[in-house]
Parts: sequence; structure tokens; C-alpha cells
Amino acid sequence: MKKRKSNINPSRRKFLTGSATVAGVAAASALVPIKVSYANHTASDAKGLPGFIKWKKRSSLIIHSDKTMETHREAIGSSVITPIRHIYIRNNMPTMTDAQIGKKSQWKLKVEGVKNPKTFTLSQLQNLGRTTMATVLQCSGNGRGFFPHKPRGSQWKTGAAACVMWTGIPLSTVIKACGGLSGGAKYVTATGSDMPSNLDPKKALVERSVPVKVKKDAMLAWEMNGVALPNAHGGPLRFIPPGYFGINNVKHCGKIAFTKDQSQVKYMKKSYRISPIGKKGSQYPSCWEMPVKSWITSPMKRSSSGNVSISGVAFGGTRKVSSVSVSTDGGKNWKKAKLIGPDLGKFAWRQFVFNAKLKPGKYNIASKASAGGKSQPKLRMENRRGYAHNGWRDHSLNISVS
Ligand SMILES: Nc1nc2c(c(=O)[nH]1)N[C@H]1C(S)=C(S)[C@@H](COP(=O)(O)O)O[C@H]1N2
Ligand SMILES: [Mo]
Repeated sequence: MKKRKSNINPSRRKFLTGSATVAGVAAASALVPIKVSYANHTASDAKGLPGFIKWKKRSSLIIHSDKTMETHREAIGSSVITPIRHIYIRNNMPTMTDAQIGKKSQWKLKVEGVKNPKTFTLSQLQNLGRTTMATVLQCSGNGRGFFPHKPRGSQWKTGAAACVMWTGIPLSTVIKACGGLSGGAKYVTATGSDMPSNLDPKKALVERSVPVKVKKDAMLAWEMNGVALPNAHGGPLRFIPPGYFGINNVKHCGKIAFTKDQSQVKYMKKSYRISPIGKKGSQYPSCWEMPVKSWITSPMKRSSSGNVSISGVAFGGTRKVSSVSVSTDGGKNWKKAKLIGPDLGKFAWRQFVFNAKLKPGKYNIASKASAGGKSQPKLRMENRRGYAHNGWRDHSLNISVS
């Protein structure tokens, strides 16, 4: 098989002519994740998108900067899994290029803190085990745009989140292949390979430690929503600790270590700490498990009177959503919504719908989810960097019914 230039080739014609034969491609696809073309892609669609994500759908994204793009509230869709061309991007370091990554099957993952430390290639991992799991990928700062003290960082509203179907290898299988843990580990520390070599690792290495208990459900993914993990989303290999905030889902993962201590890099020690406004430090809680959250995605602004289907998404982080309530009067009265669509497990989000009978007028519509015995609070938890917002009031919508 020819060396592939990129995971995602927006031009179908190039795809067909660039690979020997269609039959050859079909044979090869039995061994490697299928290469997908985006037939609907047009040049005007891509206008304004930076080169590394030209294949995304421009009209579904709000561009905050050249490294942060958010999904429009209504573009999350209503079929549980978020379309890959709509999914947000958040880069601390630039996305690795094909040239930097090299041959994807030869990508290396180092494993430490196990009885027999080993380095695996991606193709070795792909032959060792396999699992598929849906999780919510959400930036710690999703909802920052609602904080009145205007914290530094992207002013995300609801769109730094997606529900993704990952395929890869369970972390527990990797541990087993290395003879088990060497003992005493309190954390799983995952390291990205995306830091340019001229930078200081203490300041720029994307390395995150999460409690070692995630080994029960965590995985290393090489496929996302049925396609080989695009570079922009951390290809060819990404660490997925389900139910944990985005930053812990380390892209371009080159090392997994079972460690006694948390990483000492800035992104672990200083950033992503939930501290009171005006305070900072590593003594404050890290952005780890996501709290229960929901928001309405439809209707967004207007509706005609009569029967109105109010729908949205709800997730519980590491806990299953037990119920969602909807209010059409700014939170005075709540009624149970119906959970719809397939249940893809506790780490995925659920769609919900509530059929309201609304007369012409103005309404404030809100949703409030519960999971693991906890419900969303009314208000945000004020904090310096605007992390972990799950208050229902700020996420409510004002609609006019005519
Ligand atoms: N190696 C690496 N992993 C990373 C990042 C990064 O810059 N480098 N960004 C993190 C942050 S802050 C978030 S919110 C998610 C974003 O994932 P996405 O760009 O695939 O949506 O990846 C996380 N993992
Ligand atoms: Mo993030």
C-alpha cells in the first residue's frame, strides 16, 4: 500500500487516482481504517478555515482563533454522535503535520510504570485488542463565555463539546500486555508528542495526569466516528479517559506512564485548576471529571405557537443521566423531558425532547439534568478561568413564539 499523505482527503477524485486500484483499496481497507472522502466539501465551505482543518464545515463553526473553533449550538445535530466536520477544535500546541508524524502504522507509544516497560507501534496495538466506546469530549472552558468577569481564554458558549464514537484499544489490555502495573501508581500520565522541540517542556509539553482508577474504562483511540483519527483531533493515537474534561484526552499520544505523582508541567500544575477569582495555584482541584450538564439546541430563537418540541443534549460525565427536566418559564416550573434515541452508554450524551404547548409570547426555556444523584445547579460556580460551567440559567434560551 502506498504511503498515505493525509488521513482525510477532501477530494474524492484524488483519492481514487492516488491509490492504485479500487480493488486494491478495498483489500487494503480490510487491514486499515477506511479512508473517507468528503464529497460535499466545496471551496467556499472551507473559506476562512485554517489549512489543517480545511475539511471541516465552515458554516457549522465559530472561529475564535487559528487554534480554537466552536460548533454552533444548533450544529451539534440530533443523532447523538456529532458529525466529524462539525466538531470543535482546541489546540494548545499546533496540530502535528503528516511529515512530523511519519508513517502512521509506525507511530510509537511508550508505556512506563508497568512490570515490563515497552514501546508499541500503532500496528502492534491494532493487533493486540479492540474496543469501541462513545464519550463526550468537552473543553474545561466550555461555557466560559457566560462568566461576567470575562476570564482570559476562548469565550466558548456551548460548542466546545461533542459526542464521539472512538475505536481503539482498552488501556487495561495494554497494561496486561506489559505484565501489569509495577505498583504504587496513583495516576495515569499521558504525554502528547506535539510540542515543538525548541520549547521548554515545563511550559509547553501537553502532559496530563488523571487518577489511576480511569484504567478501568480508558482507551487509546485510532479511529473517530468511523474514520482514521484526523491529525487535527490527535491522530494517529489519542488517550481517552471517558468522562474527563477535554484536556485529559491527550492528542498525538506518545507515552502512557503509571506514576506516583502528577506531572510537573504547566498544563498540569498551573493551568486547568479551578480556583476562586483572583487566586491560583496547584492546591486547587484539577479539571478532571465533568459535572452533569445539559443544554437545549432547538428551538433556538423563534417558534410558531401550538405544539413545540424542545430538544437538547444531556450528559453526566462519568455517571449515567437519570433524568432531564425542562422549564418554559425561566425555572419556576419544571417538567420531565423524554430521553430519546439510542443509549450509547454512560459516557455518551443523551438526546432529550419535551413537547410543550405554547401560546404566542416570550419564553425563557431551560433544561436541568440529573446524574448519579446530582442535578445541575442554577448558577455557575464562579472561578478564575471560567471552567466547568454547568449552571442551567446561563444555558437557557429566550424564544419568541408567534
Ligand atoms: N497533545 C494535545 N492534546 C490535547 C490538546 C493539545 O493541544 N495537545 N488540547 C486539549 C484540549 S484543551 C481539548 S479541549 C481537547 C480538544 O480536542 P479536539 O481539538 O479534538 O476537539 O484536546 C486536548 N488534548
Ligand atoms: Mo480544553
